[in-house]
Amino acid sequence: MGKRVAVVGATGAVGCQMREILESREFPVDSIRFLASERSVGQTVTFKGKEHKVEQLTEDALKGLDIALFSIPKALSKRFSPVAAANGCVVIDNSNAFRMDPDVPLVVPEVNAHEIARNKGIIANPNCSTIQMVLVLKPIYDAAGIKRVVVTTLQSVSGAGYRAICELKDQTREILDGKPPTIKLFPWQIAFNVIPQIPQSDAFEDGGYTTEELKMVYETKKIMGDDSILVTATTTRVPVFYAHSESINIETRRKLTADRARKILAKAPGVKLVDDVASQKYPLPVDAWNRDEVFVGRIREDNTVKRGLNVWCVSDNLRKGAALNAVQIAEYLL
Ligand code: 3JN
Repeated sequence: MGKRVAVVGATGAVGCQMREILESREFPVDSIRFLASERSVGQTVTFKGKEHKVEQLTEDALKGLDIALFSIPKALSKRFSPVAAANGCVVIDNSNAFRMDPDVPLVVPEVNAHEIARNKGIIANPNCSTIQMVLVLKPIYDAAGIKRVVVTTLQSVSGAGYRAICELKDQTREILDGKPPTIKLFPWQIAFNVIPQIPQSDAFEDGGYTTEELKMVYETKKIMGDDSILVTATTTRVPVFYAHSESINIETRRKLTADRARKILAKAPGVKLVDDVASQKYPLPVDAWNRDEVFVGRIREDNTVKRGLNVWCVSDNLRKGAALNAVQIAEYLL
């Protein structure tokens, strides 16, 4: 039996990936609807060779559904997710609206799929930077425990949506043509630059952290089910179109050699080890684009502490970082 499915936010960068992944993974669908804001109504999208009209997201449109994949702004999700859930639908929400709600499971299936069963109609999809990091942390945690994590991200512009992708393209062209770059979405020129502020729209929090950095701290503790794991993050935007990269320093509780970490990560679900420095093989955003795995490499022991590892990790932020993780959660609901 197929499910009655909706993709909400269907015309966005993540919504399009959700549609593509539902189709390519042959998710059993009885009926499917594509909802979006008024702006996108009238557009058509193709699913399994058939054209579908994009419908307006309203409370009425959320009736008669089994599963809804939401990728809409937090304020809209806060309003519409409980409506869908009250109608008997399970919402998998990609926004930050419910992630830290103790009644809402925050799930990366390879790490804490067991949490899915306790949902009350809403399951939260974590932040993209958190998802790829916990896929690497979990097998290391199981083998040696984790005391502290220091992470720096290098995030692609697609994490900020279609308009950000266009801004990087346009600015690159303008600068190469000798013109001043047009700045719209990001606070500074993003072409040929690195901006240590994500998201670009939020004010800095107390202590000088960005909300993206704090998401990585609190979401990691919740997904790993261990509040004692210390996490500190610096998140940056780089002029890359697709796939986020992360430099992760992990202080373990017990000694884990780089060799052993490599063996463990080579077998970890959802992870692909690319770590052969002799032949200059390590994860790269251009190789991770449009792929499902979280790529890890450059694994080495931290030579400043007794029990520490440095890891480089790259993943397609729109796929495992968002749409694929949501579809994998939906597959568990089957
Ligand atoms: O910029 C990125 O690379 C990731 C962006 C995440 C993001 C941006 C705006 C709002 C989120 C998120 O998923 O955490 C949200 C949000 O839902 O709060």
